[in-house]
Amino acid sequence: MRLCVVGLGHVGLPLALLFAREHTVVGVDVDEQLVAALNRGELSAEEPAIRALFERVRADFTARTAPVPADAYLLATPTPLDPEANAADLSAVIAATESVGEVLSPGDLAVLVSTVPPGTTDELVAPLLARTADTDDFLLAHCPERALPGNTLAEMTANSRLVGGVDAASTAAASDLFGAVAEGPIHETTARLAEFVKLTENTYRDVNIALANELATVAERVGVDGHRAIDLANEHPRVAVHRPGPGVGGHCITIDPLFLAQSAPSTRLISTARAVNDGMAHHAAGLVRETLRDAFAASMPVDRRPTVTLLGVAYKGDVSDTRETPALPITRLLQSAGYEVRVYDPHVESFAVDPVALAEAVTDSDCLLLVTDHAAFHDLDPTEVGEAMATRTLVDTRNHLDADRWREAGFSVRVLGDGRD
Ligand code: SAJ
Repeated sequence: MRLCVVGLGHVGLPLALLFAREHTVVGVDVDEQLVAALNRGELSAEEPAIRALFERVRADFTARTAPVPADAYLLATPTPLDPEANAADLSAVIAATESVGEVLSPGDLAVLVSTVPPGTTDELVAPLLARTADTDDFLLAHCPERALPGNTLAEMTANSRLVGGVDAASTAAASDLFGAVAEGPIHETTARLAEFVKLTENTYRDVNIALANELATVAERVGVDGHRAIDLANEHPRVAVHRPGPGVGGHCITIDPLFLAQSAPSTRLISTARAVNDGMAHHAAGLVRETLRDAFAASMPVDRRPTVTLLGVAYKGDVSDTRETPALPITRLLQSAGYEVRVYDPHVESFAVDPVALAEAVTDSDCLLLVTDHAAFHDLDPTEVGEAMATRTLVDTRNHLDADRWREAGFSVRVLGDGRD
């Protein structure tokens, strides 16, 4: 079977490689440099498992800048948020659909993988495909991807899958197709329900994290350790509160809830959760301000611009992705409050403030602000880092470091969500 995967991003490329174990796959992307690099055998994916799979299936995978005739087409182009409309920007899905329509033959299967607002497959993709291909004789389904960045291939294979066709024959055909790569259960449903479920999952996570963030703010006010409180509450068999932090980043959880809300503008909880999570950047910057005010009041006045060193700018631990990272608004807030900002992130090469080596980042700095929970930060030596700094303060927005160890090294430590003195 020949398969054409349109959109070779964080989802499309690993999915194309998984299918290349079973079928001949043509990967399509508008990025000519990416296509040329893939055809030269170069792939810059961060996850070792994706690089290993690429080596394994190279003989059955080629990249192109436009679709070629195939038996089945997967559409995995990005769906960003249109900030003016506060709604999904479907232009790349439209372009992908039209490009597939131009080569589609009667009886072919098309599967929309991109995350979209409910109704998109039925109301936008189906008629557009029919118009471009000049036929109604095709199978069409939505099969959203739900793998966790950082563990993409394992989750793409093991997680349960939703396969929702525009009709029963489409559901059956898409279910057969994914059966070749899926080891988890396949749930057959409608396109509209599959769209809704995918958005529900990320909305659940965003709202739950917003609750954790509000609990953290209250815990700081009432003088308890919010992290311990959440651990203890989670001992209850029907409670599972997520973790507070500096805000929610990444390309999915920050956007997908708004694709649900756009369908019913009267809803309030979803947009409130977004606002709570976005507000955590202000909260983190406020903790830095308070910590430095206390530290400087206890010593001599400082007649220079205080320096804050961000530990981590990736949107979450152990990835290099900085899309929608809370580190960006935090950086801007600190800069506009007059601080010099430096960045240390062993995973990230470029950012609004370019990351530098650890020694350069901490020398004469006044505050460490941990934004990302990279595992490597556990290896930092508090004494060595403290000796290089001008003022020993640490604000940990993730409760990631061992606060006692840093206090023993002379640091004044604030942990977001911990209200104890
Ligand atoms: N975060 C918290 N507290 C938590 C958990 C996460 O503040 O308790 C923050 C993270 O630091 C990060 C953000 O939330 O900034 C999102 O991280 P994440 O690991 O929760 O999710 P993503 O965006 O990397 O991946 C999500 C996943 N969705 C769910 O777990 C429901 C993944 O399975 C989806 O495939 C992916 O979105 C997607 O593509 O939609």
